[in-house]
Amino acid sequence: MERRKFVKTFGFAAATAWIGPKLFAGSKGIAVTVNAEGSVTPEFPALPYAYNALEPYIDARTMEIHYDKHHRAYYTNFVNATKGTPLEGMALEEIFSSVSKQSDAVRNNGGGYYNHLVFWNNLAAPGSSAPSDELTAAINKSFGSFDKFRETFNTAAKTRFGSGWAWLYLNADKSLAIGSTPNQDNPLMDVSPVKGKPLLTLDVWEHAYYLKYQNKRVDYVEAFWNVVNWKEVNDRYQKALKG
Ligand code: MN3
Repeated sequence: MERRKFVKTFGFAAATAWIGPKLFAGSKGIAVTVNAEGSVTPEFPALPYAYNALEPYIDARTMEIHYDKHHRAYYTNFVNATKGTPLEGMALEEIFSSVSKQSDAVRNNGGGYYNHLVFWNNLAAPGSSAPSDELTAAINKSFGSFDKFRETFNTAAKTRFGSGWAWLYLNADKSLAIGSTPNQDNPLMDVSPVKGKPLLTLDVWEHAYYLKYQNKRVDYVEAFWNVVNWKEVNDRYQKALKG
């Protein structure tokens, strides 16, 4: 059964159970760690929650269009742009590291495919997780305080002109940093103004918030903090430290 119909028929709890064990086998970041960063065949995984799981902060209709139309288009266009080329089967991280040599189609759709995978996994039901002690300590060390960290991230998200993404990422020296990228670029790309391993991201394209927030990106950015999946950020942080 198609997932959307399933959700409509059986509701959120049943849908969660259905996509739970199988999809999450190994890691919640399965799509990113196995498929996007390391595997040979890009996949378009199911959302790790129902469309309405992030309400009231991100509405179900926005999630449905964002995932099923926008993200799916980036995925499809990326597969088509790489099919039959030396990039087919190459890990995204490797493609991104020399993306300046690739076509705009590869850069934009590869970025759009990857960035949304990170974003979906960065989100979770309101109040369902908290930063680990270790991540909190690292945040305090790099930004002075948790409030200052949030303020810096919010500024990056609010001041990104036009479409793009805000990022918390790990520098090569293992310190934390915040920045933003235009369009579908990300910190793994050689063309990016900020470079490192992505830990947390926020999509600030208008398609991510316009239905609910219209032009008020500031309100959307503030609401985002209610649905951050800190467990996923913690996991990405631990993995990035080792990598
Ligand atoms: Mn988007």
